[in-house]
Amino acid sequence: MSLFEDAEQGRSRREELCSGAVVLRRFALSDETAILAALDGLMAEAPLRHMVTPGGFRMSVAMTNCGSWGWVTDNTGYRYDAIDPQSGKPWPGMPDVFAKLAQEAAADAGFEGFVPDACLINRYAPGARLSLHQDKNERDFGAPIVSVSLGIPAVFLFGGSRREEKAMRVRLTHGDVVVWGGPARLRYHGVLPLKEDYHPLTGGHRINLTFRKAA
Ligand code: MD3
Ligand code: FE
Repeated sequence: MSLFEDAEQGRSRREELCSGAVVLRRFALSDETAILAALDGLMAEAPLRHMVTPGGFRMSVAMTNCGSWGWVTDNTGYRYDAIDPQSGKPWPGMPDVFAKLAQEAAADAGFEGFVPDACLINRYAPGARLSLHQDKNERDFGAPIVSVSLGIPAVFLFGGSRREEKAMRVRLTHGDVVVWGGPARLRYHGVLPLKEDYHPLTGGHRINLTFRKAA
């Protein structure tokens, strides 16, 4: 029997980072093909774009959304919007495979009945990063956020409730799902600049989906 039996069998494995934050290693692997096919369709409707922060900086991460609400930033600030400002149309609907995966992961981590109404899609090319921030544009911090990592690996920074607190580093790889709720929900977090790598399904990119209850 191997020490890496779970990995070899493609089974999920749970790691608790702290109270409220659970990594479900490889949880999304069995849905990888369906997820990537759905992404192709919705990115044709709502293309990835580099948004601008209220401070005037172009984000290195390319983003789009699906679901009833989409997270956007521009020179006026951050917000959830039902309309894609680039197309003037509602965001693409949330694919069933997305909603089901997010709900099952949340339930696995102890958050029964999570129904996301927003999914932010982040695409990282080598060098792209996300500086330390809190997610606080959502109305109800009682709902968790579920994140799904696909493609090449990233080093995720998981800080405290104050920006100055030392951040823990967590490597997230293809298929990993993380549920952030309860006391972890408002902690600072970010992503270190992505290193060049290759994944057969995403090429030189990392894609991260974050499922939220925005309204
Ligand atoms: C911890 N995305 O889109 S996902 C974001 O990998 C974002 O693209 C990162 O941070 C990414 O806002 C990290 C993990 C994550 C998402 C939300 C959190 C961790 C979180 C909310 C609270 C605490
Ligand atoms: Fe975030």
